[in-house]
Amino acid sequence: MANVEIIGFAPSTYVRAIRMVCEEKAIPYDLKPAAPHAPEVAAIHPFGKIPVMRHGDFELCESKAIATYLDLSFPGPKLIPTEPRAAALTEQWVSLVNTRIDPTLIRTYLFAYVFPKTADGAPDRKAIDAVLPALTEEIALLDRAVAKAGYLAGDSFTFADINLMPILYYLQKFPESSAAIAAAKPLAAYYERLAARPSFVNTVPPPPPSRQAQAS
Ligand SMILES: N[C@@H](CCC(=O)N[C@@H](CS)C(=O)NCC(=O)O)C(=O)O
Repeated sequence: MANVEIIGFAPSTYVRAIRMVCEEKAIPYDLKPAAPHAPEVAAIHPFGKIPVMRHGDFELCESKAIATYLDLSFPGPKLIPTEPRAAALTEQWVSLVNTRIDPTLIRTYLFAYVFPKTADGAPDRKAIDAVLPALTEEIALLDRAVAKAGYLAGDSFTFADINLMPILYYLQKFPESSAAIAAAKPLAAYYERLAARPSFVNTVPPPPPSRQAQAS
């Protein structure tokens, strides 16, 4: 069968998570760069979100569904446990991160730096300051979670960790979030340890285009 196609662009945290699944399980895949709402994305995702996936004649959207399909279809390490409690904890942490932590830390905090809605394109200080209490609370929550056994869902590496790592990668790059992670010792150690995995190293996104390049 043809290689798995991951459709979406590399800077997306959700696209990276699916690429990490492929890397962890040594699944041959082709990354087909596409922006949200591009025709090839909108043909598969009803709301135009990335990533979407094609494998032969099978098309799928939503990162957790794609991860489940890949984990069940290919050999290699299990990334979504089958033991009921570990499976449920993995699901729980993917849900907590995708429904609350990603909206706070990526869509609100990070986007206020990289896609500010300010007139001059400067970071949106008001939005950043407003989200800092939630940022602090959520970093503390993640810190307590990984302090227990070194992973988000129990004592082994799962898709819950894969789903979080691309978010932490971006948070290391901005002042308030990197300071909060540095002060959260178990979370900082968790990030360092997991960031050394080849699946993470091999999927580092390219730096965003500079403002000058964007303008030209
Ligand atoms: N629930 C989706 C979320 C994916 C998502 O939000 N992707 C972002 C890029 S990181 C996107 O496509 N945003 C465009 C939009 O929401 O319109 C999943 O898990 O795949």
